[in-house]
Amino acid sequence: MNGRDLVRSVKAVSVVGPAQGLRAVRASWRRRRVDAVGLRRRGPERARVPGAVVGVDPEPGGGLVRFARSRLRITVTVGGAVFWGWDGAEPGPSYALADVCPEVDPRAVLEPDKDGGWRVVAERVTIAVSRHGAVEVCTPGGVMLRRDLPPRWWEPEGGGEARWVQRSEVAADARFFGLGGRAAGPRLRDGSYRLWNTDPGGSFAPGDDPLSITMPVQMVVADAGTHLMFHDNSWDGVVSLREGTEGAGSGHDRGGSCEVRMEGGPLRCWVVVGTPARVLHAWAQLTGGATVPPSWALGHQHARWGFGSEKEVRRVVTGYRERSLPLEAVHLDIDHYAARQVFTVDRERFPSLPRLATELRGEGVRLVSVIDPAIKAVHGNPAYDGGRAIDAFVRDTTGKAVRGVVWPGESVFPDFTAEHVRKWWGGLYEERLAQGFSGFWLDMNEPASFTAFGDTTLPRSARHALDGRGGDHREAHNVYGLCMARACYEGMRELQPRERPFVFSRSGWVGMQRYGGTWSGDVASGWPGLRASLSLVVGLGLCGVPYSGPDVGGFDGHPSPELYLRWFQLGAYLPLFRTHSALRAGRREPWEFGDEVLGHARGALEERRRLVPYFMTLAHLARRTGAPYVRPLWWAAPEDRGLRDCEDAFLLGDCLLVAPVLDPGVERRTVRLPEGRWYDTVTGEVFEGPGSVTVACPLPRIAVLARAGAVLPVRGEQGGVELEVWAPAPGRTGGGLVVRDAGDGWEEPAIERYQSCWSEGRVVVESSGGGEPSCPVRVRGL
Ligand code: NBV
Repeated sequence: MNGRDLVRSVKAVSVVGPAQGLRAVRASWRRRRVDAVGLRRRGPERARVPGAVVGVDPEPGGGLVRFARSRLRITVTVGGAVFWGWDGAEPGPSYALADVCPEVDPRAVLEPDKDGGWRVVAERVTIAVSRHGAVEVCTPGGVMLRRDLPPRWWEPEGGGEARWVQRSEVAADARFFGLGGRAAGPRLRDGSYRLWNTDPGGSFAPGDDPLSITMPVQMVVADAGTHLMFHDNSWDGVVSLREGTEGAGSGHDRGGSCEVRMEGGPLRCWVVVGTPARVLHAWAQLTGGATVPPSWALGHQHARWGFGSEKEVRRVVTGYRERSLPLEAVHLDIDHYAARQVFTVDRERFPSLPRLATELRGEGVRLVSVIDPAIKAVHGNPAYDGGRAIDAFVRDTTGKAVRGVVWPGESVFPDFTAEHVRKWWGGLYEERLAQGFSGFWLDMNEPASFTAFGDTTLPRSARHALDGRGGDHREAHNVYGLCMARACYEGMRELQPRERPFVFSRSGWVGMQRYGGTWSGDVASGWPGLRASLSLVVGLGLCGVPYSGPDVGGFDGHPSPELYLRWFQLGAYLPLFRTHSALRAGRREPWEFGDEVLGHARGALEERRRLVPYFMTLAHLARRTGAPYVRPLWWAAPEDRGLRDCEDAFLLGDCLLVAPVLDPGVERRTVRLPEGRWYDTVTGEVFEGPGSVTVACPLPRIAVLARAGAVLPVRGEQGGVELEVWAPAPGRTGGGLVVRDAGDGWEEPAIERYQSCWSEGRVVVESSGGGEPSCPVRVRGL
């Protein structure tokens, strides 16, 4: 047991209690034994590199380059994404891709390059392969964005999975983002980032890594261009990043570097080059559009681990109502389960959930249920008996169901990588719907299993179906949460075909946006936790998962009123706006922090409600274009190095720039502005970008700036949609998109386009087809 394990086991015992703690110790030994039997020892290994080119086979969209000891297939697809795979790796099967056979772009051809190398020239990118297997990604103008050195494999002599490493070089000015949800971002500084979804246990702060969603997806932004690199491999691995340094014109630049080291699985990747917007568009085409939440899930939601009774739920909802605070949903945690068993209800403390749900629904409040994957291994538990009957649970190499310890005690784990298991699990939601729940919050699906030492998850040798291919947990681990989210999403689509499922999942992997969103997990209540919350949302958005948000106030502990308020104010501008806290943590209701905080929290809540039509528009645009709601400031100007380094502000769609307060005692702060004119949305003060400006952020509000010319939909006082228009700078024009949504359902709304301009001393707004907008218009910034 190492130091980290020891800290974790002490933490685990303090969180789960002594009885569970003891079980966890036993489970750790059991886990170790299972792997001792089930995992082959690696033994001596042989290293291999591709060697020299021996020939090529052109194919539509690229071709095959044959080396002495490997072969490389390069294929350009119509969306602009380029695939390459070594050693015979193909795009499919893949858990990441929406469609494993994206259409090939026949215009791209393999042709000889200098020095005996080969290249594939596509519309937006050129891929050059050297004689020894280095792969360069260049812009159409020939500027290199990335150079992958020839990869290296280590193959066990007795056969088995080859480990591999891929080193790459990038420009000295390049910055790395992404890799899933990272607390210490969004700019990923020098360090090693593990690719293994992990429940941090207790709570986490910026120093904790990895967390519940890791992804081998790098977004790399440099002067010469932006590219996204995805290594389609779900195995355990480590990405080591080193930013370059510039010699201030002395010619002594040191380029940046990246090393991806994987414990097994294919060496295959996808690269997309272009502006950030184009890159994410192609990424969404490749990995699937994000679900559009029902409109209620874009409003404020309140959760707590430990409401403990229907009475308490009513008390909280009444508290919101009596103070006229907007509330759209209440989330019930594991304390509403009977003995913490999923798909059950504690009838003593929640005697009539359906009645409660109907009552709350009458007040416009939905109920959301937490769902844990672990099932108590006891006969008589319907989920256990039902799962056994269809052979649903993960087994070890001897054929025994793998047992772990989670909230209900000794538990087994559905194998969501099997289609029949997903189908069965999806059907279990019938019980949840009968209880009156409208949405689902998937927890503990890294999957987490309490251990006193070693990994807090299933044995690495545990067997999984992997949708017919068969494999072990080393490959299935990172896609477990993704497949669980899929089971829930597909189940809901069957059970309630007319409604858009609302699913958000703690763990997941590339492509999880096809099934829902996520949240930050157990972020620690402190100023560093507040900063980490923003990092996670921005980083995940750049990996294609646009809907997420933190536990406002932090998961554990008691935030100070100031911290709570600043968190609340940030949360109001993030896609998932949810207050939540742990069992023994302090309350998170806005009125628990004094009248002053309540007044300012009300302001944030009302502003969020006013912005729901804008959030809805952003949700639709995210699905269609891949652009996340929350974007880093460099989104529209990636060549601006100052913006690339700015981590404490973000763009909310095209129209707003949000500069939250992330430190105590701050009432004014600097913001690095992208080009153009910006208005303080409260005072109307005008700022000109690019450059740094000082903005006011007194306790009642954080700074939110609107782009001159912006047209955005907001909720008018009577509840209908209004257009808010910010006066364009003199002589300039502006505009915006609006997607009006029925609130739920599958009808495809049209995208309305509006333009704003000055005409005869007035700001005029027209819809793109010409003519006046069909809803009220309010011009601001005059
Ligand atoms: O279900 C209890 C909690 C939940 O409140 C939280 O949001 C999850 O991230 N859950 C983790 C399990 C316990 C964590 C200590």
